[in-house]
Amino acid sequence: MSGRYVAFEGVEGAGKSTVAARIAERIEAGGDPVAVVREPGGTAAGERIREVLLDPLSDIRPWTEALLFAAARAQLVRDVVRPALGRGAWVISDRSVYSSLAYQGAGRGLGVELVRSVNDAGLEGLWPDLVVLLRLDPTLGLDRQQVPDRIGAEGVEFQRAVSAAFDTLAAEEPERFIVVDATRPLAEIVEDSWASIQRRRSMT
Ligand code: T5A
Repeated sequence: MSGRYVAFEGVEGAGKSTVAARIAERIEAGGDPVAVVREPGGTAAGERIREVLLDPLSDIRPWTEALLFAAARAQLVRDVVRPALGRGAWVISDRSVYSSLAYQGAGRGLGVELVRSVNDAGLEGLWPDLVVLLRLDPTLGLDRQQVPDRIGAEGVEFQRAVSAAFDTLAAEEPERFIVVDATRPLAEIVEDSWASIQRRRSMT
């Protein structure tokens, strides 16, 4: 493990994009190269898949959804994540395979273990080294959303199931997860996340 593949996770509006960008700035300021990616997306094919997945007009079934997320991810890992890590860069990822476990595995009820194994094929074993879970009550996150996408528009019960699944995953993999209280001011969250990432890396 390089300790340089770091994903930011959480419910809608938890602050993942904002915090991930701030952490990437810190890494760059320290002189290290960094690739910032988002899921779904980050490649030409992945961005086209993202449009299908998030368009409120897309009428797709749960397994279609799960496989499209996995397909976009396989492309991203092969074309961007693995090469970046190979040249010594950090990879800061706005969401990751853990979103699929929480949203499709638990939220859609497909089963966390089945979704895990489907994704593992495309990841070729390359899972994030660290996952920063920005923890926030889903109703607060939904209030922050400007225009909900197809999945963000699912009801609050769906979002609660997703949130509970993230908590379970974090409890099951304490060596990989860093849980951060995301109800606080942004500066505190960034400070806490960065300090925790550094602490974890120094332990490996
Ligand atoms: N999905 C994704 C799956 O179902 N399975 C998968 O495998 C994957 C990868 C992706 C959608 O697809 C689903 C999950 C999603 O529904 P997305 O673009 O990642 O779409 O969607 P969201 O998570 O909904 O992204 P958001 O942009 O809504 O949330 P973020 O990134 O968590 O939040 P951010 O940083 O954009 O902040 C939202 C707002 O809150 C403010 C920000 O300024 C912004 O206005 N904010 C704060 N305000 C106060 N205090 C703070 N601490 C704040 N932090 C941020």
